[in-house]
Amino acid sequence: MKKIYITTPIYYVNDNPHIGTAYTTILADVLSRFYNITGTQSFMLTGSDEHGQKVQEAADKREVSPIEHVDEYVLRFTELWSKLNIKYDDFIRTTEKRHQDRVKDMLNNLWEKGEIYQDEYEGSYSVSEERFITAKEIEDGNFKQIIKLKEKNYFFKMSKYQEDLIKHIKETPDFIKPESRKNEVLGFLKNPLNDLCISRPKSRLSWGIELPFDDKYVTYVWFDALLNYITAIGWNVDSEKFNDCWPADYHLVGKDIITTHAVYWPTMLMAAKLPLPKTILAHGWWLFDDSKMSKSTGNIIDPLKLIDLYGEDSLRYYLMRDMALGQDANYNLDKLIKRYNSDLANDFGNLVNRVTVLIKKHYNNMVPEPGDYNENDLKIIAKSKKTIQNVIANFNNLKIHNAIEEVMSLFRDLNKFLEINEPWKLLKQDSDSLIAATTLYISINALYIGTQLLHPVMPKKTLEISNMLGASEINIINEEFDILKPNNAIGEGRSPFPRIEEK
Ligand code: ME8
Repeated sequence: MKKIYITTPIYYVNDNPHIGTAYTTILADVLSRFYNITGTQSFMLTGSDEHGQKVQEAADKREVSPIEHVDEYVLRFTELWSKLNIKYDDFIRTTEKRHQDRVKDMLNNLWEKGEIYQDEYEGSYSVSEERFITAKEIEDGNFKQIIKLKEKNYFFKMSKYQEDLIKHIKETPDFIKPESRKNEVLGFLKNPLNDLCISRPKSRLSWGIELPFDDKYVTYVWFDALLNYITAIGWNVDSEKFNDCWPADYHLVGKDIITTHAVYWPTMLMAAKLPLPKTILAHGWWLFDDSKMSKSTGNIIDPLKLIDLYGEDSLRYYLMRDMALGQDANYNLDKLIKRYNSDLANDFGNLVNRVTVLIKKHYNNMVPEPGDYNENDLKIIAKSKKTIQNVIANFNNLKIHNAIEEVMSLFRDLNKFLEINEPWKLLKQDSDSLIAATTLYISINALYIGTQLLHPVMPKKTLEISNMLGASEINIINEEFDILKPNNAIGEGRSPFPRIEEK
């Protein structure tokens, strides 16, 4: 059965991962988990981009061989993913044989079909970007270390697909998201597309996959890297696995790499006669003091420190809540702490405490039996059901920050509902108060719904809270309200989100 196939970029292992890299990976994990709790199987892929000049330079700097360097650095990524509770289905390294062999298959395939040719090319080459650049790109001034280079190389006939690509982008509204990025790509395609230089002579760079038809060259790192999306799922060797995943539903990328994904990659697939991915989603940047957080600027935030201080779910929550997909966002520790205290400690945590403490104290740890519902009760039940619909709709539209806000709004309403009914007061006067029992029955069930809906964002905390509410697992979401039945035993647990002191 076709699975929802979600990918992240494969990151260069030339340096440590940071908040930006963590963001895309968390986003992929959140989407993948969302599909799982709504009953759809997903396949999430991430990995590491281990060839090319950037990695070679990082290894040279440390005076180790490239393979020693990548073997060591890849662990920094997998360890972080494990600390962030990322549940990927596969992790691909471009130095693995399964990847290298398939890249060679693809090169042979395109070479035999006449999609690749050799030519001598003289032009401007950006050393930092590792590719030939156009006069227009020089004019735009975004590239560093530009040199003149005359070299015999192999070229992929990318220009041949320009018109087909433009047509596809215009006819397929979901192909590039958001709209602003789509317009940027269409703007780029207004200029004639060059063929893509896909080789590097070994005399200049040896760290790469050797061309199967010319051993004096290695493959251009982007041509190698983009293919990870199909080599990892068994292209050319395991057609069942491949067909279960391909075409990809979401290629998640940062806006920095939209051209490689929305121009190079689809034209490569067209030449190989493979279907194109359904959606390339380019998110914005995490900025620090208004400039892009990046390895080269050095203004990076280390996620490990934040995880140690505040826990992985608080970080996942902040990153998902504070970036509207597609726009840039400024990272700020004070904002992270404020967000945690107001949403998690105050609204969510307080609600969990109120409900569980009262049920423990007055109902011997069991969900109380409700009486008849009044108008307010019905209103909050309706809101809970509507929240499920709205959250699913927001996830489907990739508005994760809005999905989270929907759940928080339910929690705030539930806190108000408790404050109006004051079950703590009623129970002091009459331990059999039907209003108190009904209020708590409704509250625990609505709270459980909200907890489940936040599971993709905070997998560990929501499972802990579900256990506190007496559910042993996260169920597949449906619109049923009464999941925690009367006399269901609630579990143990402490305040899930203790307040963090603000400076
Ligand atoms: O480009 N804000 O790898 P890379 C948000 N190997 N996201 C950010 C970010 C920021 N400040 N900084 C990085 C490569 N990212 C290639 C990809 S794919 C076939 C090859 C995230 O290590 C974002 O997803 O430079 C961005 O596109 C990616 O990391 C770049 O990672």
